Amino acid sequence: MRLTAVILGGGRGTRLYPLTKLRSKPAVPIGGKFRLIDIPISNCLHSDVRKIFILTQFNTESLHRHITRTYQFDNFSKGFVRILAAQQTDEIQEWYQGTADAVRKNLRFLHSADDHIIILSGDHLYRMDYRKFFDYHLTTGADISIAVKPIEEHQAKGLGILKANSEGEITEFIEKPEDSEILQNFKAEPEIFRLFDIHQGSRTHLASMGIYIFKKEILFDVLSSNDHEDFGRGIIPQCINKLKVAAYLFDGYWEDIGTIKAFFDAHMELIQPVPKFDFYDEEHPFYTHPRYLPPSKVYNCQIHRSLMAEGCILLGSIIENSIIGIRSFVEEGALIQNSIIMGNTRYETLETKEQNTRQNIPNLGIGHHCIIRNAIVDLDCRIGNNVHLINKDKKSYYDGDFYNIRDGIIVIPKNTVIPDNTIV
Ligand code: ADQ
Ligand code: ADP
Repeated sequence: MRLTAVILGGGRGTRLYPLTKLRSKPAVPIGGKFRLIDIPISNCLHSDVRKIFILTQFNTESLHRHITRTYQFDNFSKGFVRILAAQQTDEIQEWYQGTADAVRKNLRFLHSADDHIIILSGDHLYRMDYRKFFDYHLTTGADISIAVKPIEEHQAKGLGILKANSEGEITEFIEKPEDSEILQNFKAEPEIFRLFDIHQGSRTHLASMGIYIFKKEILFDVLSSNDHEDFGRGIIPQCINKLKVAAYLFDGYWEDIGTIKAFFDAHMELIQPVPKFDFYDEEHPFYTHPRYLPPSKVYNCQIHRSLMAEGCILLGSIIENSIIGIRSFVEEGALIQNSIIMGNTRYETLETKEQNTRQNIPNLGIGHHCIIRNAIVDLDCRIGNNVHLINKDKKSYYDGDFYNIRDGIIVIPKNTVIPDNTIV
């Protein structure tokens, strides 16, 4: 028995905006050198899932380039990673309305899928062996199995919450309950923790991770027989008590990083001395596009609690609690704290830099004597000299010409040019 994967690559992409301003969500850079889509695809490859569809609203150049350069299978493995973009299907003009709608509109491509289909989100950070989940799904004979995370009550906001009986069958499901009174009726039974040999601790509730395994024929039946647009809002609640829907408890690190705040916090977690999630597990590496970059070059810098990707050039700066992405270039006297600098997709030659000076354009990277705090600087930005990105007015939310603020975090979109002496 095998599994085919369908990765939900993003809806309207408003929550991660402006990182999704110029690219589709799966192509958003993460961890200094990866892209979001590398997480579920690497999990698939380690779990022997080799038929992978990515559903996205639009197949941006950077997504296409990343997938075709990174994931190549030989002729004998029958593996593939295929992007199905809404704008590319000529029969259906409108964009996908929701998660279930996105899968429904691509059912004709899924006829060749295996007998079971795993539906994954494109914006989660976690390491999971889907084989164990699949084995459980086969053993219980469930029609649908949902990966479930034990949580504390205060974490329930924004998640699908469910109840399961002592056999692990899901008996109730509510998508993103607003009312804390409702949550009181959704307290988890201790038996379910025993069933999975998991220590309950202070966790009182069970949350859907938005990861589902469907029997293929059930998925086709369910999607063809109604017009619910979302799995969490429509399809799953409707199937409970009609079909056999099983909970599979997962107790490892798992974060939904679909908002700027969650994306930022997950990066800050990566630089902890012993992070809850790291990229260092040699048994389970995360794959990404091999770029064959040179080692990073560091001159007279003070770098503390930070991750630095390859190919960077850092000159006389202080960098703390930060992620410095591939090909980053940081000039002398910069102070970077609690920030994500995504880096660059190319280097500039000395000649281009001279041209930049003549035209009064800052070079790619971070200029002299900049101060950057609590910020995300996307790829290929040109930050001039003496620029301060410090949120001086302590705004929580803002949309400006060349920057956005979300939950107090300044985000500089890809390719932005910030003139010398700008203070934000
Ligand atoms: P959410 O994450 O809020 O909740 P949703 O916004 O529907 O659910 O997105 C799920 C995934 O699908 C995301 O990766 C998103 O980018 C992608 N997606 C959304 N719309 C899409 C579209 N039209 N086309 C392609 N991809 C699309 C869900 C469940 C909850 C569960 C959480 C866990 O509904 O029950 O608790 O996931 O994070
Ligand atoms: P990945 O997509 O895997 O992250 P990079 O973004 O690091 O790859 O880019 C790899 C190479 O592609 C670089 O050498 C860069 O010059 C080139 N490149 C980047 N962006 C573009 C683009 N928009 N058009 C053409 N080439 C590009």
